[in-house]
Amino acid sequence: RKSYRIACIPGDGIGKEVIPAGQQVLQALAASQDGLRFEFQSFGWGGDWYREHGEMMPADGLEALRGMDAILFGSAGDPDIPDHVTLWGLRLKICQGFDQYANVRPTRILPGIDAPLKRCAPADLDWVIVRENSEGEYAGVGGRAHQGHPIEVATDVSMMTRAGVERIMRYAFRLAQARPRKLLTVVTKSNAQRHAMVMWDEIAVQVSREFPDVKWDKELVDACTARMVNRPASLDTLVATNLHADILSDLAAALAGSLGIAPTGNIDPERRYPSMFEPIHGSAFDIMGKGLANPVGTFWSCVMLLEHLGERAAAQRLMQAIEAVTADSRLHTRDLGGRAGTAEVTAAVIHRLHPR
Ligand code: NAD
Ligand code: K
Ligand code: MN
Repeated sequence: RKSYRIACIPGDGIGKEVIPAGQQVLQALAASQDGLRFEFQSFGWGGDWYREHGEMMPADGLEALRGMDAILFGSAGDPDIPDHVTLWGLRLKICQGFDQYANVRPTRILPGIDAPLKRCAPADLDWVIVRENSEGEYAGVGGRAHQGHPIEVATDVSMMTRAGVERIMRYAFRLAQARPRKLLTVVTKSNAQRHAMVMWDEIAVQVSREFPDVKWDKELVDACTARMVNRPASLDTLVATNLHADILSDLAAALAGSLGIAPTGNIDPERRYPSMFEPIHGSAFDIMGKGLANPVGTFWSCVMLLEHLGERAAAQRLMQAIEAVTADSRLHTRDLGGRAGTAEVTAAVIHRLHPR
């Protein structure tokens, strides 16, 4: 009887509200299914840890996570600490430390959700954005010189490697191939970024030859935003750089109803290290500590976590419970125009998993 070891890192802001909710839901799932067990270990890293220790997580933090089957993450971001300190000190440290190079971001309009596009039926918007998660604009290459002086220079170099682009491109083609429409859009900006993005385009052509059954096209990132709004059904799987996909996926989440719903997995496809699952949203300073956060993004991330562990039946059961809850507008949180709180939505999902 297998017991999965899950690390929980709530982090900051509403992460502290949605991650315990996710843990309760996974616990309820295990209680209602023979042979499924979780051992949770929580880590109190983030802004509070920083105030006490001067760093977002301990130096040997990755060692503590290494033996885990998966990581459930909330958010890094504290109103009193610069965002680049919190992001680089926790989330990026784990993503890059464990080479979780594929960031997978599914978006669908769930039942009962009033999405903002008037001419878009729910079936028209069913996307997976694959975000390069290890280099590009977030490679950490750059610096500042002559700080504060008129001659100051500051750079963030978008660094891409052939190996890094090949592996994410291959991952995206494989994912597109596994989906019914076998359709991939390679997002680019090679008109302006004439070195790294031109290599990106060349590698797309090269990798596409390994996947003759995948239909694919290329779209400039700016045009892609308009296409997401105007022709959502023309898209299925997308692959984009670290920054481009970061931006496109917040747009995708909003088009599907709310940032509070969207899930993601930071995946090491080679399974050398634990992968990390999190809602795509951040700390949400405006609503933190009030019990108003939508936990659906975290629950859907738990579905991705279960799929990654190979627990397909449990994943399906949880997704059905989530959809039954979103279908009921009385169980919508404020971001969806409703009045329910985090606790109510969580209880409703648990009730559907384990009616007692
Ligand atoms: P955000 O996602 O925290 O919030 C944007 C807006 O969406 C806010 O109005 C917020 O109330 C709303 N929102 C987000 N999630 C919600 C939910 N579950 N339920 C209801 N409403 C929700 O983005 P931001 O304001 O740009 O960033 C705040 C902080 O979070 C910053 O420090 C930022 O760096 C950090 N951040 C961290 C991550 C991460 O750890 N992966 C991701 C994004 C932002
Ligand atoms: K997050
Ligand atoms: Mn983001």
